[in-house]
Formats: sequence, structure tokens, C-alpha cells
Amino acid sequence: MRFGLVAVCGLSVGLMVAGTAMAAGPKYTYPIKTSSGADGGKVTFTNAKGGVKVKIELKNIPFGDHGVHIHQNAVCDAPDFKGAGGHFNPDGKKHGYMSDMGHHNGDLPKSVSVGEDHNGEATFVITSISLDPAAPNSIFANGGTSLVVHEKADDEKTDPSGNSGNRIACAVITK
Ligand SMILES: [Cu+2]
Ligand SMILES: [Zn+2]
Repeated sequence: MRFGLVAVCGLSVGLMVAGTAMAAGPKYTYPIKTSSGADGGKVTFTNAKGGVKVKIELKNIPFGDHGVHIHQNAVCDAPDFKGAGGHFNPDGKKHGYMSDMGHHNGDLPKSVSVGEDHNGEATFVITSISLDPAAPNSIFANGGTSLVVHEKADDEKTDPSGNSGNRIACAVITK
């Protein structure tokens, strides 16, 4: 009995080590800039079980909820960030997690809430993107993509952008 217990403990330590090694995989962090060129925070992508973990940390963004998406071009041309193009959508879907024909690969399931201190943070694991540069839904495909923060909340159903209004901050995502 005693020997059996020791063996089980040894196995669980082995699994923990394997888990730690997986979590330490590639990590990609990009600075977010506001329309006026101020520090808007950062976004970090890592592989997670069943998808990609997207951690968004916002700074200097107005109080309230903001739609955030991955857009198709690796361009952040302040102040309107129009050059970022539409939502990253290699699968040819419609906008929003609440759309029957959704969602775009670059959509996030919820808006990001920013407090009165102008900071906000949210983490999502999404299955519609990849960090593998060879995958068709890779955020690094075709020269990269961008993360765009909008002035208003995303209703998660109105095509093409969830009625989230103007673009107010942006990060270029390249490998
Ligand atoms: Cu957007
Ligand atoms: Zn979308």
C-alpha cells in the first residue's frame, strides 16, 4: 500500500512538470497605441488548451465597455485606424458570437470593460485563431493582423462590427 501511494505521487509531479512546460510555450506581446499616440496598454497571445489565449490589458482608454477585435491587416494608421481593414475572417462568416452565421475568426466573445481609472483587462480563450504561421486562420498569415479597440461596446450580432463605432486604439500583430 505504501509503495502504491508513493508511485501515485510521483506520477502527479510528472504531470505538473509537463503542464508547466506546455504553458511556457511561445508568447507574443504587442503594444497598443491610442489615436493620439498614447500608450493604450498591450495584448498577449499564448497557446492554451483547445485554442489561443488572448490577454488584453488596456490603459488610457475612456470609461465603459469597448468592442475589441482582431482585424485583417497588420496596419495601425492613427487616428482612424481604417487601414486595419475589416475583421479577420478567413472562414467567411458574419460578425458576432450571437449571430447564427457567426462569428468572424477575429471576434471576441465579449467587450472589454474599462474602469474610471481608464484601465481594463480581460482574457479570452478563442478557438477560431491559431499561432501556427502555416495555419489558414493564423494571426500571422499574410503579413499579420491587428488588434483594434472601438469606442463603444460590441453587440455581438450586428454585421460587420457589432455597432462598436469608431476605432480608438490599435496594435500591430506580426510574427
Ligand atoms: Cu474591430
Ligand atoms: Zn467581427
